Amino acid sequence: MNRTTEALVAVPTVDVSAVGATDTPMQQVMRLARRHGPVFRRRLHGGERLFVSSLDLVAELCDEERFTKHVGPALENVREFTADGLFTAYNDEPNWARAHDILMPAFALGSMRAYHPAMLRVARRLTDSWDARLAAGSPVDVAEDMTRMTLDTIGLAGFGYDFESFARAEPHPFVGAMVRCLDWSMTRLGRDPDGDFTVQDEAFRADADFLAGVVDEVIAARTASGDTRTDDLLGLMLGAVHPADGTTLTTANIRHQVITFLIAGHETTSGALSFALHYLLKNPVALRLAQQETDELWGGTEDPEPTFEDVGRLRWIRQVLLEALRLWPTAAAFSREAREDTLLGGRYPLRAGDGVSVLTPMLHRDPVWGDNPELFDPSRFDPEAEAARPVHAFKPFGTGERACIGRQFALHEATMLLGLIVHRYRLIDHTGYRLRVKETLTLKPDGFTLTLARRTPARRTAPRPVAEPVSASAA
Ligand code: FDE
Repeated sequence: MNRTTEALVAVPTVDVSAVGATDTPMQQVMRLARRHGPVFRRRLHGGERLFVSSLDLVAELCDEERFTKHVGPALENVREFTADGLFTAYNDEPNWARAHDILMPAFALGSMRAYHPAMLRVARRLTDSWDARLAAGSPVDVAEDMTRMTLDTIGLAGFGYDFESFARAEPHPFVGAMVRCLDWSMTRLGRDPDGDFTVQDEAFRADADFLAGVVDEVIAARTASGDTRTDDLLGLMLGAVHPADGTTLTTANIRHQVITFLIAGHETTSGALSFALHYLLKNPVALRLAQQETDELWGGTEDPEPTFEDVGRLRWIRQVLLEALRLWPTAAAFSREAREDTLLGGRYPLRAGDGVSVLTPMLHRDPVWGDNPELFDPSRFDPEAEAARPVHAFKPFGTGERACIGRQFALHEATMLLGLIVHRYRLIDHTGYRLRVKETLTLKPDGFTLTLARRTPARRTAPRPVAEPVSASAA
């Protein structure tokens, strides 16, 4: 059979312009993928986009020789407030490579060691706040507190700046402005071309200006302190020269990088932690194993002092996080483009530069994940299971050169916090919560609250020597 001639007919095209605006566009495309299969073209107000979610085709798109990152329409909108910051820079913008090379050392394993104390300090703020809730008998809003925790963490660890989110009744205004900016970027995609959006655009501009103002404050605080350290993100941005050509980042670019890191560094991690806690709540066996793992490390200690190495030993908890990111990758799509005209899968013609969206949540439900992809099962990330699976089956951090630079940062922070939480509390599902996923470009469980009870040392299993079975490999 001549495979190229069947090419165009093989791609179903779905016109969703008629469906109207949705506040859950990702879940809408997930439904389309379930209906039309792993390759389809979606038409929205005259624009067209190819969506791909099968392992074989995604693996091809991850081939860096043939494909590269595409800054698609959603990121084009985000560029309105992050410009050529790392996440939204075009591949060939000089500031991408410059900032990437300068900032890479801040994300090497050794740097995680330097961030560990700040991460622990902020994790404590969360458990202190949850202790107070518990004493008052009131529920905790999981996503909101996770967001407090992750914002304070990236602020302190990356920039030496304290957002003091737990001292505020309402989240720091940075969060509201950021969420509205992301939401604007998302809903702008589905706009009716005939509509008038002046009001929305003006509100967006005000929020974007507010974000820039906060960032200027973060930078000014450091400059005023006379602190010239270069062992955190801000220090590198302000002080480091490019290892090869000796250039530095410009003031305008530093602003965009700081906004980028404050956003990328907390929004997705907060969602991942919230989903993980949701799944632990609903899966008592996984929770039991998680508690056992922390008990083996910290025994009956009321207030454990996790070391950097301890976090590497929380293997099951890390698997819980990865499995939560499989089901709900909080940065739910990424885009690729062909470097040259090509056929994807030998049959779908692509022109150089045309964007293709990888639908990560559906890739993560590909048949390679077995018969029950909806089932939450952290043992999918047992080392043997991982070794047996094709590498491109799991892409919550994107791929290639433009993959997530903050991956280890996010996993270290999140694993430690989740460990401290399951060690300390029983989780009580006081509302019989049923998962609803909220979308503001990233994903979060909507309206998820818990009540808590303290675990008591008597419930805990005796500490075991830590060498086995939790021997630490690279964190
Ligand atoms: C990146 C990223 C990505 C890719 C995108 C594309 O491709 O377009 C993804 C998918 C991601 N990321 C995801 C995620 C998840 C989580 C949890 C995270 N993430 C986290 C984090 C943290 C931090 C700090 C970060 N993160 C950051 C970042 C950056 C900067 C970027 C860009 C890179 C380049 O160079 O491009 C990213 N991240 Fe992420």
